[in-house]
Amino acid sequence: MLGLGAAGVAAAPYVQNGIDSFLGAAAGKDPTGVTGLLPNSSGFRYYSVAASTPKKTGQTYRLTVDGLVDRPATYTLAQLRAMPQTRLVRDVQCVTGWRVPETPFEGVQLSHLLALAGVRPSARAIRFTCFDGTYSESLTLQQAGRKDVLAALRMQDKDVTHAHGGPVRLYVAPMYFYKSAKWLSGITVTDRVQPGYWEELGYDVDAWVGRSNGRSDTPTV
Ligand SMILES: Nc1nc2c(c(=O)[nH]1)N[C@H]1C(S)=C(S)[C@@H](COP(=O)(O)O)O[C@H]1N2
Ligand SMILES: [Mo]
Repeated sequence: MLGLGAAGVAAAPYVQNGIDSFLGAAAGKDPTGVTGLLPNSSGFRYYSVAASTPKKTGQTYRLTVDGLVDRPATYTLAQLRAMPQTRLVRDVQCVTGWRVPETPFEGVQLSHLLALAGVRPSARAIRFTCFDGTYSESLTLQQAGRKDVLAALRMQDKDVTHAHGGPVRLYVAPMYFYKSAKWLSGITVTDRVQPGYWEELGYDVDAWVGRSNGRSDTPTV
């Protein structure tokens, strides 16, 4: 049961110390640098602000959609897999500077889940919560309606691994990767933006990656 991935995660706190001293200024200037390096994960770093996160499977995973909606819902992984899937290939960009070019993500458009739920007229924003019990994120309703914002079930053409926030993570393609909340468990429609975990600590709520990074604010799907 403990495969290479689990060993990599277990080793992450030790690797983190190495990275912090290794990267020095880079790690220091960015608080999201609480990280470890996953061996053989093609440039990705493993990020979690929680000390540990329970593993969820196809049997135990649930995604809840609630708040200012007419039809609150709770979905299993099988139900999410049965919905229309969108595949996007974009560059992943972390604010700390590392990036992973042309990474495929695939999943259900957030706008599809919102349409099923029936968003009420008073709605303005979305709050995302995670089953690590700590992390949160936010989007305006307008941002959440973009076609390049997904509840992602697949990353790098594999099911999203536990280390990368599986079985389901948020994927906000046009924004810095901290918007892409791992271990997604809750989508709550709200009447105003409630800043997420890093945003409480000073990060931009609107985290668009600039055009210089090869992205445009215009959705391409
Ligand atoms: N639940 C949760 N989601 C999170 C984070 C986190 O610490 N916890 N870190 C964010 C940051 S800063 C980045 S860069 C990416 C890292 O994703 P990865 O671990 O799959 O590389 O996850 C984002 N989503
Ligand atoms: Mo990040």
